[in-house]
Amino acid sequence: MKQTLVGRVIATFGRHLLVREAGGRELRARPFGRGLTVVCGDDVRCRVDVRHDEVHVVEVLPRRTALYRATQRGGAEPVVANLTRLLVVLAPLPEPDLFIVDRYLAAASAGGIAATLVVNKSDLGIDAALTAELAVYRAAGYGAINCSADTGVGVAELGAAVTPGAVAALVGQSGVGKSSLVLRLVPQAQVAIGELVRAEEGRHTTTAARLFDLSHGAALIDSPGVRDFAPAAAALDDRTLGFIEVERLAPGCRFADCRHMREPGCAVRAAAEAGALHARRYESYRRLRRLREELSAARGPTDWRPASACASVPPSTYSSSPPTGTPWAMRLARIPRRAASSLRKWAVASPSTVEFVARISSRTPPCSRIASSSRTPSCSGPMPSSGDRCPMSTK
Ligand SMILES: Nc1nc2c(ncn2[C@@H]2O[C@H](COP(=O)(O)OP(=O)(O)OP(=O)(O)O)[C@@H](O)[C@H]2O)c(=O)[nH]1
Ligand SMILES: [Mg+2]
Ligand SMILES: [Zn+2]
Repeated sequence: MKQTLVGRVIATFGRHLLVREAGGRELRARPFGRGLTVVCGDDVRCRVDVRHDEVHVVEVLPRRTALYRATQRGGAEPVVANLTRLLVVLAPLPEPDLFIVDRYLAAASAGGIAATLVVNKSDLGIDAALTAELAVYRAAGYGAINCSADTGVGVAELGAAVTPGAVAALVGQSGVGKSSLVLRLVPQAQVAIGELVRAEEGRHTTTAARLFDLSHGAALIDSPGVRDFAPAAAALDDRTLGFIEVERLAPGCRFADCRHMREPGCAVRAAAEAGALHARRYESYRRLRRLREELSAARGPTDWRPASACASVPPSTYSSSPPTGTPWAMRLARIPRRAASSLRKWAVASPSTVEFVARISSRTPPCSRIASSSRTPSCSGPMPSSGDRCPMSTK
C-alpha cells in the first residue's frame, strides 16, 4: 500500500534525508529519481511504501527562498531552502575572509533572504581593523551581532534575531563556531564541534546541513563550513549584484545598464574614488562582477531567470539535461583561464565540503530555467543620454 505525506526536510546526508511531517514524526527518506535535488529546509511530498518500508521524496514543493551557489559549470545549485534569514558567521580566528562574507550577502540578496553578520568569538578580542570593517557593513545597513559561543555574550541577541516563525541558517568559513552557536541556542542539539587544528585554519567538522527548532517557534540550520563560496551567477541582480551600496548609488549612473566597472558617468565608481563607497567593498563588487561574467561565459548562452524564480518552478519542469544550444564539451572548453583558476580554488574546499557538495551536485542537473549568458561587452565609446542603454550592450 502506498500513502503520500508532506513534510519538511530537516537533515540531508547525501541522498539520505530526514523528513519531519506536520505531526512531528521523523522519517528517513530518499529522493525518488536522480533528477530531484532536495536540500535542508525543503518542503517535500513523499510517497510511503509501507510494504517495503521505504519513503521516497517525489516532489519538492515550490521554494519560497533559497541560497544558491555556483556549480563548476557556472550553473546554480541550492544549498538550503525556505530561509527567512542568513546568518553569515565570522570570527577573529580563523582569519576572516570578507570577500566570502560579501559573496554570501550577495547570494542572500539574490535569493530573497535577509542577512545579518554574526561576529563570534568576541572573547578573543576584535581588533581595530575588523572593527572598522564591521562599521562599514553597519553603515551600509547590515545588522551585525557580536557574540561568543564560549562565554555566552551576545547569544541572547542572536536568538532574538531569529524571530518566531523565522528559519535562519548559519553559514560561513569552517571553524568560526556555527555549531557551537547552535549548541548554545539549542542545548539538546547533537552537533559536532571541531577543534581548531592550526592557528589560522578551522578543521571542518559539520558535514551536512541540519535544522533545529528553537524554543520560541523559530528554526536554525547549521551548515557545513566552507573555504570559499560563490553565489550562482545567474541569480544575481544584473545591475547591483546584491550590493546594497551599489543599489543606492546606481540610479545616479549615466547609463541604465551600467556595470559600474569602466563605464563613463558611473556614480558607483565615482563614489569609490571619492571615498564615499568603501574601497574594499567596491573591490569585492568588481571581483564578483568579473567572476559572474566568467561563470556566465562558462555556462553558455541560454535564457535564464533569477534563482528565486526558478525555486518556485515545480521540479517536474526542471530540465534533466544540459541547456540546449551548445554541446557541453564545447562549452567547457570555453571556460576562460581566470575562471578555471577561480574554480580550482573552490575545489580545494575542505574534504567534507567537497563530499557534501559532490554528493548533491553530482546528481543535480543544471536548471535550464536559470542557465544563461549574461555577458555584456565592456562599454566604451560615446554614449547616448542618461538612462539609455549602453550601445555596446547586446541586451
Ligand atoms: N574562543 C572561542 N572559541 C570558540 C567559540 N565558538 C567556537 N569556538 C571554537 O571554535 C572551534 C570550531 O567551532 P565549531 O562550532 O565546530 O565551528 P563550525 O563553524 O561549526 O565549523 P565547521 O563545522 O567546520 O563549519 C571549536 O574549537 C570551538 O570550541 C567562541 O565563541 N570563542
Ligand atoms: Mg560545524
Ligand atoms: Zn555605474
